[in-house]
Amino acid sequence: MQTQPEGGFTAPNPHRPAETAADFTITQAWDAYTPEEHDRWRRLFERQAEILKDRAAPEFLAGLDALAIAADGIPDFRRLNDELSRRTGWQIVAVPGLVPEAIFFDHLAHKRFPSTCFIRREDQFDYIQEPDVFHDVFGHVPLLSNPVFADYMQAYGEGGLKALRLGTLDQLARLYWYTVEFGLIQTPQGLRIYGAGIVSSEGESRFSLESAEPNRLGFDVRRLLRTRYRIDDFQETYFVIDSYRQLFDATLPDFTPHYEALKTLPELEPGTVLASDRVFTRGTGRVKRH
Ligand code: HBI
Ligand code: FE
Repeated sequence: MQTQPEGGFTAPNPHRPAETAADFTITQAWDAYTPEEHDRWRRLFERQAEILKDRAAPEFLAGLDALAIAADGIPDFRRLNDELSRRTGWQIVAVPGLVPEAIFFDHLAHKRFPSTCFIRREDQFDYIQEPDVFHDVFGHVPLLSNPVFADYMQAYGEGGLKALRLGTLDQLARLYWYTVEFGLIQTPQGLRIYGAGIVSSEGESRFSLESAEPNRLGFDVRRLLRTRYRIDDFQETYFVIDSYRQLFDATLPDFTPHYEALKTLPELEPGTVLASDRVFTRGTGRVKRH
């Protein structure tokens, strides 16, 4: 029986079957995509490729190229996996939507990226709250071809399993949010985007780099673990890394000392700037709603 998820579709969707395996994986059913769905991918791709050519991190753009993620249509995961496994040993596994945290982290810890395979509806073209195949594949998969970033994702998955045991997931999830989803990186050409939540959004691709409203602050892992985030609007603060190596090095050690320290430190609101922050830009603080 087909349940009716928040997405609101009524017809059975072969890319969101009700039945899944214990690890929530499904098959992509690539042959079942309609011409309209491939065309929607193509239009999303072309719009973002144009915006991102001088805004995205060079490693992201290189990953799109290397994996031949293109305007042709929704990629076949079997083909992507051949390329990806040769480069970094990662695999994409298809899932129907958000999966439980323990499942999600276990996949990452084993170099499997859980990707949705349904594509947003036409009336969700500009914005969809839950991940779809455009967000997951266009947004997340290119950097999984980068060996250092790929190792960071694996280390994050292992950290996630540990945080579940320690009861510190609320804090660790902030690291994913402010790096994997909404991260900026410093390059010789200026700030560039690497976060999947930004690169898959037209509005936030411009806003994150060009708006005077948000703060752009240097990455500091303990600071970041304290910082709440908003899921309903563009970010009030973006954190800027110097390199993927910096991310990996910060994530490899055991976080127990961070979690201990956090017990006596107050949480920070998304827009807070501390005297100790490395400030790239201080925002005007008026964040517009999309
Ligand atoms: N499931 N498919 C999917 N994609 C995610 O990004 C995801 C998830 N389950 C849990 C989860 N993310 C979060 O717990 C992490 O972002 C921390
Ligand atoms: Fe995501």
